[in-house]
Amino acid sequence: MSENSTKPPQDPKATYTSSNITVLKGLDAVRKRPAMYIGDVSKRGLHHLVYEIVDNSIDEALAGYCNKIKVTIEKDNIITVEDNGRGIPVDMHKDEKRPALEVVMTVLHAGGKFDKGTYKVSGGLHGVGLSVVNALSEWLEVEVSRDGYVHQQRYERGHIMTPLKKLRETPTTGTTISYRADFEIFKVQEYEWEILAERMRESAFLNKGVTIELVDERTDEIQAETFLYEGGLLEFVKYLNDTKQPLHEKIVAFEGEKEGVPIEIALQYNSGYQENILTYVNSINTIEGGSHLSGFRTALTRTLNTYAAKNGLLKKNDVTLSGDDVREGLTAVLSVKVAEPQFEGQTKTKLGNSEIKGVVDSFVSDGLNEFLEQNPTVGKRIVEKCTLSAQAREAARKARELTRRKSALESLNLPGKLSDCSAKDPSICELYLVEGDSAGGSAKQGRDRRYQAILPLRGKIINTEKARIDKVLNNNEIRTIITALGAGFKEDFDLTRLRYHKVIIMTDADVDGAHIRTLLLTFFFRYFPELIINGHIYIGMPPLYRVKVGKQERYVYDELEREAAIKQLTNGNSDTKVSIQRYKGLGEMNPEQLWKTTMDPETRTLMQVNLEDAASSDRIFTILMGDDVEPRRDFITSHARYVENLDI
Ligand code: 0RA
Repeated sequence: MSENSTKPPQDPKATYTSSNITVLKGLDAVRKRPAMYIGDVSKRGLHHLVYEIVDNSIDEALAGYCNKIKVTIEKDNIITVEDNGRGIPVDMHKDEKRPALEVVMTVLHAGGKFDKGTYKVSGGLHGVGLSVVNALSEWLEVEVSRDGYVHQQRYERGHIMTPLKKLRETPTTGTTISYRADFEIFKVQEYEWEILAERMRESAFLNKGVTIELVDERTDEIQAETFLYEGGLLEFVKYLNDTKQPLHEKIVAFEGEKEGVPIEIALQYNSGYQENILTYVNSINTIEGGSHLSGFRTALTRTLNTYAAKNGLLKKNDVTLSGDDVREGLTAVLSVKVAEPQFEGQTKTKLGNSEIKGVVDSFVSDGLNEFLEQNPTVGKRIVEKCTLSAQAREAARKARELTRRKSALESLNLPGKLSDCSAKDPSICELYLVEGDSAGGSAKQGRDRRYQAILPLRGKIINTEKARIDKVLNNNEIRTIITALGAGFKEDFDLTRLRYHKVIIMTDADVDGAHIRTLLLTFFFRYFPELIINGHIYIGMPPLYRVKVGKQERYVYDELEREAAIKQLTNGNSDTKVSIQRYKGLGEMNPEQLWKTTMDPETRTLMQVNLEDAASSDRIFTILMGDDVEPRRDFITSHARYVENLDI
């Protein structure tokens, strides 16, 4: 990286005007601090480059000029994105006095200047611009078919290598961008089919009628999948619910425009207890919600209550359905387009525009009312389900009041099993959730007690996927965790009271350990999404092997690393004596080893759990933890994809 910033590859013919120099400075800033632009330089950031280009093609589709996008993962980790839009303009840019294409590719945030008035993707990490992809690519080639010709230009690390060329005549239009990410910047080279496929599927759901093809040419057997959903969000909800049992066949779906805001919504109840509402603003998954979600929730609660009362569907007239009641077992997708979205929150995925709340509220009210009037059988089913939920909630509340003077969750006493740390500043405190008593003991001895707390988990953790909230709260291990966290629960939740800013799940590297980890992640995902969104949940990574040669030792995480370590430590000499220890569980490590490998911030590997892909997270948890055995068996991509590498 540094090599290039001091000695950029230059086109000998290029003349550098002062405006060129500012441009290069801009892109060099991206190369110096890539994380500022794409979040990180790990797997996530690498995949963001692909999204960035595809999102530009999607914008072209939104504008009504493109209906086909093809993404190819080629050998040597080259990505090609092709669309049949109008093509990026190639004529002279008035202010910059050079081709518009060149400006789009080399000036930060230049893309948006051209087409005002569309709902540009501009939140979170998206919409940073093609120039950012260009800056972070070892090379990038763009071909634009437009105005009768194929035009072409090549860049290396953001620098122009060839002037814009006319290649040949063509009657078509479109843009093709090929690039190879700069692996001096990215730590990870491999694109993951599943990650890209999930994202392309989501984009196709959100943009009905647009065909998105994904092709993987890296292996001899080429893999390809085409995503095209004429039904849009309706098909999205169907997909989300296909691992569950729908309560009604017909999906509630409507779309339109209210006060200039395009809104689309689809929903369907299932027989489960979880709510799964996905919301989007300009195709950005707003995982932190915001005003559009508030509007939707308010409308749903009010509309169902009014409908139920009006049609005499409530047993007693004084019963009201709460928000929780009407969202139990609800799968919904809401998509709005906002001209000037204000994104807030930790991950900039919370819609701030307050005017949107009322707009969505009244739109959803009208649409839902109409649907219920026209589909009374479905209406009745839904209200029945909500009423059952209300009754269960009420019964549970009464039972709690009777049996407990003060619920354990509110108690001021920390759980007895917790070995707390001495520091009180949550920002430096860590809570280790450790599988089993013996590992808990080692962790307790090995830890740095100033800032590391240990909570051994011995009992069974309830499967929160299959239980209603009252049952979940009756589970001892869950109660202990909630109390230790100190941030309350549900409506009493207060992030500022969280006692540890790192909550680290530490389980054995075996099947049981993976199961416990998934149970815990399911619990956090369903009941404490704020902790995940704010980056407080981590997975500790105990090594699988210790390789020792003489006095030198290495801890490694898989067989490949083991072999590499042996080679390195023996200098390839097969006569050297190597001792290999395989750890079946955390309990086999002594306190010092546990500290060195899994707990010492200097040497440990932690994975930070993120909620980037809420749609697939819900599916994954349903598949892993739900009733159906079949999909679980099919779910062989067992690597936790909702997990991202952090401080290696
Ligand atoms: C700026 C202006 C116009 C189109 C585009 C950019 C554009 C960008 C990308 C990126 C990938 N595919 C794309 N397709 C189009 C509008 C040009 C016009 O007014 O004709």
